[in-house]
Amino acid sequence: VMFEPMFEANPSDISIKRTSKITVVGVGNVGMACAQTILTQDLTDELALVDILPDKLRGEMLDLQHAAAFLPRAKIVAHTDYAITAESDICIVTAGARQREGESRLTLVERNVSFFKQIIPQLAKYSPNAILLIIANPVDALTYVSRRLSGFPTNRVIGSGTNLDSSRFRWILADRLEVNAQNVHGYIVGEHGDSSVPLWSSVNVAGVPLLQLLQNKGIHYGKHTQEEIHRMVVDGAYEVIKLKGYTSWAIGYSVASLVKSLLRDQRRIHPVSVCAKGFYGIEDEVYLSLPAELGRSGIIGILNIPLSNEETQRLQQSANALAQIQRKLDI
Ligand code: 6V0
Repeated sequence: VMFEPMFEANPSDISIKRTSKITVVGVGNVGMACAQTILTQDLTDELALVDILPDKLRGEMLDLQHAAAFLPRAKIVAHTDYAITAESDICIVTAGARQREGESRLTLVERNVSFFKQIIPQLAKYSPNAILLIIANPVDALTYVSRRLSGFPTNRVIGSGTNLDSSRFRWILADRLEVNAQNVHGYIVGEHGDSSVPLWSSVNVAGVPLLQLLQNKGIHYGKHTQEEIHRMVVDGAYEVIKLKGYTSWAIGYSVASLVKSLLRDQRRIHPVSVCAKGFYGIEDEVYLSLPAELGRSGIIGILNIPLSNEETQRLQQSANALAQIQRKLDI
């Protein structure tokens, strides 16, 4: 022992504090961006990494461990065997094929469902009480798949959904208005992808309705401008993939933000992929993003934001598109 104990203590007398543990499956660009954001933000005591590539896995683990002197203390483990994930509080799944340039998220689905059949039952076996946080695309369909394969209750299966799209939306508006994006409140809901729905009717800047704020300034945001901004949000990922090959930093921060709300019971509202049955006239057990309150038990509730008729219609169309994909899945 390097240090002499200062007093006699029987370790069995000390009530052991439960520590937090997060698993990240898939140590590609996205998985490692999540891992490093979680570590720098001091969100967990233990981080377990899993992948099918043993060398890459060990290399990434060592590279993070070598930063120990500059980071909050955390135990970092990595293995191809899911036994190392045991008793995780949150399991983040980024494993799978990623979009190729110009490829839609939906064409990825078949490839990634087959990966999920190997991954999800293992996670559920070793961490039966964990919250599953799905990132791999198409994230809505894969969140549904994860719920089916895990048998977990709906409050503990969450997809990162439009949390990132909403950040892109808030950033574009904040940039134009020259204010902090954290003061711009607005949600993109529905599919994480082409049929997503921007909720213009409820966008506000620190409580002031955006469209009214602009009108007061003599600026008119007509339908055309609204559509153009939504298109920039939808095309945002494609543009980054075209330029650098993949997206990583924004999704990493988006996931860390979700993890913080969940593990630290922050009760913040995030647009994430949830079972939407029963909301806004959606009758299918379809997964898509709605603003959800997140805390230690997972999804605590869905915020019932009033939608305009057009927004409701578009959300229902997005739900129908996703339900059709879900029905075709072989699970
Ligand atoms: P990547 O860099 O190719 O990494 C994928 C990793 O998964 C690789 O290390 C693989 O070895 C590993 N892997 C593959 N199959 C398995 C398996 N069966 N078990 C364990 N590990 C496996 O891809 P990248 O990290 O760029 O993207 C990962 C996924 O995230 C893709 O599906 C993206 O489309 C998706 N994204 C989702 C976003 C969202 O907002 N939800 C945002 C960005 C990317």
